[in-house]
Amino acid sequence: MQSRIIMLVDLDYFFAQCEELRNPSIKDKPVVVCVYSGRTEESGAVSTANYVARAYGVKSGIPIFLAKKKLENTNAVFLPVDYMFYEEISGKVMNILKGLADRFEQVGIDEAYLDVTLRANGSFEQGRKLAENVKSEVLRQQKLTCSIGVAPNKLVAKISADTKKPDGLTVVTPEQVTAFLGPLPVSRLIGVGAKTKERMQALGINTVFDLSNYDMQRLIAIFGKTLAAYFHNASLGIDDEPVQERGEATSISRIATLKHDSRELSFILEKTDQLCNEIHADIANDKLAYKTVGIVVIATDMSIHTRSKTLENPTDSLEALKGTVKELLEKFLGQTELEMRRIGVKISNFAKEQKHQRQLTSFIKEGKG
Ligand code: DCP
Ligand code: CA
Ligand code: CA
Repeated sequence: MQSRIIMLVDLDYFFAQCEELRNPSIKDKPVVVCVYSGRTEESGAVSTANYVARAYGVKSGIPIFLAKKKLENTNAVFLPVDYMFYEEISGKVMNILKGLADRFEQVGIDEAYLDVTLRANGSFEQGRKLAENVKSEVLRQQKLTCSIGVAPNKLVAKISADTKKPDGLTVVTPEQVTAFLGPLPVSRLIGVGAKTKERMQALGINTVFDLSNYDMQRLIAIFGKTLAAYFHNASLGIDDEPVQERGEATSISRIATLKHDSRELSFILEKTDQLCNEIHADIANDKLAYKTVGIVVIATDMSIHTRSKTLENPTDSLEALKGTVKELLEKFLGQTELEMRRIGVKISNFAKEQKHQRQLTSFIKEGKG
């Protein structure tokens, strides 16, 4: 069977690149986009940074004060996140990408899979040309650079896109897949997080090659059938997941582990605010309004607790989301003595905001009257 040709397109240092777009005079300076928690002027975390700042060791997730320390005596620019602006740009880029694919699947604010098998005529050489065209169109129309991986499937496309950044293009043909993946650390495979990586290390599995050679029966005994099969296939670069336009989600959620176990509201809110920001970025892209907000708490004893609240009207407000989460947390803390280890936020009960349709309906109504 002829191989598929799949691209993963990921925009470079996305939020910071958007800021450079808005104000090109900062381009040569270290640019740090920050999520301020609001507790003190400096508290919060780095959302992302441009590559000038990264050269100083600044990256997503580090505390703002640490970034400031690393960039002491430079002309660094620190800016607050502006999701609305990034989403607007994301939407425009996604429209360009959609037009350049047989099938298109957005998987984040700044990345998407494109199946180009048909238009590449099954040729990876042609696939590379199409990827070059994607890069030049995104640059021409939106003045943004991106990095692209081209491969026979989503798994390998994603890893290859990460290989060369920024402004990279990496093509991995079916013949090259195992040689490409083999030397990489297992943690590069999606689904191998810090914990799994440690467990694998203890078994002597360090590289993807090690994993591919590991005895299947022992892998099953350790990770269970499903996970073992996934790991084994992944290590060989096998992945049949189709590129699919996302169906409408019924809920959107995020969960995270707290830095330390806690039942201190302000500390927990720092984390949930961050989760709310991410969730909000997701829905704004799809113009979704939610009616129900939920939290999930995993306590230190590993017990799981959920609370939720349904609002009177659907909303897409970030403030309402954060406010409702706070309310649910306060209530939960008042009801139990438990310390929290992990915390999650979920929105559901969506109403799609159909601006155009609404306008059309009111127009028709007026016409009738
Ligand atoms: N983001 C964030 N916090 C994180 C990771 C990411 O707020 N811990 C946001 C900011 C990023 C955007 O999501 O710009 C996209 O994330 P990526 O992981 O793709 O990172 P970048 O696009 O910033 O950088 P890269 O050039 O490595 O893709
Ligand atoms: Ca990116
Ligand atoms: Ca990304």
